[in-house]
Amino acid sequence: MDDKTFRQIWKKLMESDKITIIPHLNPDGDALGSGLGLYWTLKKLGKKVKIYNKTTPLPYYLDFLPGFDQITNQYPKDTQVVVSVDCGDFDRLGIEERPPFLINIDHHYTNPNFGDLNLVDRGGPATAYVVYQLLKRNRAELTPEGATGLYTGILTDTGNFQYETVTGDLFRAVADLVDAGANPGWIGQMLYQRDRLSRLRLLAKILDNIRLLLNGKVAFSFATQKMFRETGATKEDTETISSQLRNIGPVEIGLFLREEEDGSVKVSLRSKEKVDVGKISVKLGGGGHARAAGATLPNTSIEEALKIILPLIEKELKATGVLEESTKENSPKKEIESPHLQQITKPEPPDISEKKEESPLSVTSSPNSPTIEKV
Ligand SMILES: [Mn+2]
Repeated sequence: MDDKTFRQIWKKLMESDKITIIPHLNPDGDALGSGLGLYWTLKKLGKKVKIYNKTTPLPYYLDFLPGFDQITNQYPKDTQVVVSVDCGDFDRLGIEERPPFLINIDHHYTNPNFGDLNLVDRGGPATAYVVYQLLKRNRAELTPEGATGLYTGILTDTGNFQYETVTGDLFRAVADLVDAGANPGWIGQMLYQRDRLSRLRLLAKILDNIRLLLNGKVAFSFATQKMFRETGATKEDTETISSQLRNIGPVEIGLFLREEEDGSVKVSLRSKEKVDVGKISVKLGGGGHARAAGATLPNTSIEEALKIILPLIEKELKATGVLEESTKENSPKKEIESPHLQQITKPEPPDISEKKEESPLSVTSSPNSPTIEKV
């Protein structure tokens, strides 16, 4: 990312009027946060700027972002310049035709530079950080609304400042965003303290089905359409699951598979330290980063998807020395054929009556504990 590109992009934006910002389909915190970060500054500069995303509904957990309600699902036909933010490739924009001019701002290392101007911080912490630098280097003003979006993008894409992509420079940028009006306490509350019971009920089912594969280096779980129906949860409720799987002590890779309404399977991969899951997801037709990546496999089942993915994971685990070459005992084939997989597709309903007996409340039958009876 050289100075020239930062200047060229700004010049183009300042010369243009009808600008449309496009965060990627099924947007996350960085996609919407970086898009809105740019949106507010351009708006303040008097530009006719729109922010477009085809996805409906947009993820509810991001509805606190200032400008969330301005995001339209109607692509403005008179657009002169499109700025794509956080899109690893052109397909992620959700538009059929190439716009008259396309500016590509991103941080996916797999980004093929599909724009007319490309500002890609390959392997960098977040697109929001690239947008921040674009604004700063061109002395554009940060607004409290925009700073809130950029802060959210950086926070969520660094796993709350936990990844190796976090540097001193990034923290200095974050400090600047806080000074500009981003409120970390409030943003944290909005993102993490508005959980829904339906999500927790789905989470309980998913966690109940965790299996450790490949010598315990992979934690796997899944969600079926049935599980969504039973709990009333939505697909974005599974956003953090693959990270939670990865977070298990000895696990290197978290693998989460989600059955979609259209019969495809969404693959979500997270790694801890050694394995580049972006490489695996590219082989699956997806994209992403070294520590977080995903793909969608059309017309398949969770079992079938697992058969395709596990050998790819095994190969990477061996290539990085996480798994020894000679490990045969836990080969993916053996795991797939295991009868446990039958269980996972038909989870048995929890036996409530049995649990009641085990519960401390069963003491109610004892005459010595009358207080518990009132509980
Ligand atoms: Mn991102």
